Amino acid sequence: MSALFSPFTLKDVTLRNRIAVPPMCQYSATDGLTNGWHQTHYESIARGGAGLVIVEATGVSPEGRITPGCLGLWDDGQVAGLARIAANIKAAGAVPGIQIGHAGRKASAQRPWEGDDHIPEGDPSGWETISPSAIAFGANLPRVPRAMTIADIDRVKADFVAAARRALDAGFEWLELHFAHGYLGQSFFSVHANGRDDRYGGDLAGRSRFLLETLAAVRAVWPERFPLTARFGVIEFDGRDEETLSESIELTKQFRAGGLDMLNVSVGFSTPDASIPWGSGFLAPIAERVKRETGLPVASSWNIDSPAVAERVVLDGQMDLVMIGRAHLGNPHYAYAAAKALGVDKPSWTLPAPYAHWLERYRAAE
Ligand code: 8OZ
Repeated sequence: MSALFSPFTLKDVTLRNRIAVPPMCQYSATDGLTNGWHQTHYESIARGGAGLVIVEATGVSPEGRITPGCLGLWDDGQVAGLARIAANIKAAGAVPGIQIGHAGRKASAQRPWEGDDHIPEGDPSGWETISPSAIAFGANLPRVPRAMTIADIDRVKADFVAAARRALDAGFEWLELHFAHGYLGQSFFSVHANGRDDRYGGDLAGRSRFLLETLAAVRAVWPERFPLTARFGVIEFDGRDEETLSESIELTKQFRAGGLDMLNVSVGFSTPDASIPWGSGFLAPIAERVKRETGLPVASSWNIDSPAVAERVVLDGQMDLVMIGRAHLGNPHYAYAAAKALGVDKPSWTLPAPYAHWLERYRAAE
C-alpha cells in the first residue's frame, strides 16, 4: 500500500490521497473575477486525481492583490464564479480549497510575463501599497509602501474575515491563510520588513500579533468542521536561519493553540538577499522539524519532483500532505500517473468513476 495514496482526514474532511495542488496564481482575472480560464484550469486538475485543490492567492481587498490579474473575494459579486469552481472541483472528487491573502509591499506588480516588476508609480493601473513599515522589498519590487496605521491593521483583519465568509458561501471546505512569500502576513513576522515600535513590531510577540489576531478572527467565522491552514515561510535562507526557524516554530505552536489545523511550510521570500538551496525536496527536513516540534500536521512543497520523492516524504513522516503544483500543469492527471509509477494496483481509482470504469474494464487488452 502506498503512503502517498492513503486517505488523509483533517477535521471532518477526508482527502482521497496525500497529493494536494498548492495555490498557483494564474494572473488572468479582471477586477478579481474568475473567467473561463480559471474554470478550465481548476476543473481539469481536480479531475486528475489529487485529493485537494487549493485555488490561487485571492485578494481580500483590491489593494491586497499581487497584480491586476489576481482573483478577489472582497465583493459579494465575486462569489458566484468561485462557487462554480468549488462545486466542480468537488464533483471531480477532490476537496475544494482556497487561499486568501494580502500582498502588502509586493502588491501592485505587473503580471510576471508583462515585466514582473512593480507597476511604475503614477501609472493608473497600479495602487498604493501598505506594509508594517515603509521599507521596500527591493530588487524588482522597489516601491516604498506606506506604513500601516492601527486603523489599516483593523481593516485588513476585517477584510480577511469577510473574505473567509465569502469563501464559505462559495462552497470551499478548506481555507488557507497566505502568511508566506513576503506578502503582508510574512512581512509582519519578518525582521526584513517590520521595523515597527508599537505592539505590532519588535520582539517575536509583537511581530506575531497581526498573524495571530487574523487567525483568531477568521477562526471565529470559519466552521470548526472545515480545516483552517496557513502557508507560512519558516525560513529565509538569508544567513540567520536558525533564529528564524526557531521563532517560526514558536509562532507555529501559537497558531496551533489558536485553532490552526495544519501548516503549509514554505520559504519566507522576504528579502532578495537570500540564497535558496533549490534541490529535490529541499524543504522536507524543515517541514519534518516543524511537525515534530509543534505537533501540528504539515504540508510542504517546492521541487517534490518525482512520485518516488512524494511517496518517501509521506512514508518517512516528513509531511502529511505533499503539495505538487507545477507537475500538474504538465499533466493534469499527475496523480493517476504517479499511482501508476508507484505500482499502485489499480491506479484508476484515483480518478472519478467514469474514467476508472473505462480504464479498468478493458485493462487486460491494454
Ligand atoms: C512563490 C514565491 C513567491 C511568490 C504566491 C505568487 O505565493 C506567489 C509566490 C510564490 O502567491
